[in-house]
Amino acid sequence: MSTRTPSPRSRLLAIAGLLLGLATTAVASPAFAHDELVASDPAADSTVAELPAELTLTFSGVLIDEAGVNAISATDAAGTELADGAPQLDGTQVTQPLSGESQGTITVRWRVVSSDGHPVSGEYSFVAGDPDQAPTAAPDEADEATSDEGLPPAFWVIVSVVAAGGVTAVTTALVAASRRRGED
Ligand SMILES: [Cu+2]
Repeated sequence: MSTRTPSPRSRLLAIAGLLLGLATTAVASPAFAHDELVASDPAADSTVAELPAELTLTFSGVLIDEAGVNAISATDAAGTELADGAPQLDGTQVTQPLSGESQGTITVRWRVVSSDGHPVSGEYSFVAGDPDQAPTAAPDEADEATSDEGLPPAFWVIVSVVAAGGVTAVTTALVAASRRRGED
């Protein structure tokens, strides 16, 4: 272990790294031109008679339209996805067709690409129809319990291969060490 003072090259690298870090932070920070959700139909926290055929979200700027970049999800209390097809973008408005007759609290999650190129996302909810008719949410614990039951056979194959590899490496090292000792 030497305690040399850092060479000019490594100092330069450190400075370059620092500058890169600062630049990344600046890019990641929200810009002034970040678009926000300004209105929706149905409105957030409102109650409507029944599940509408579509949702309309209005943003503060013209969104970027590229296949797959904008996504709207609408789920009922049971977690059933109600969004039917791709969202339609028209300037500052995004329309998302829905299907089904779910009642109760509908949660809308949206992700769009702001006019400044930054992805923005958020969520809100509204109530459709009679909340007492809302489907009961499936307990998440049940899903987790089934998926955690027993690891897949492939996992144990990998474990055995890694273990076998480790044993081989240790054996090789021991043999090599004893040979070296023998030579001395
Ligand atoms: Cu931005």
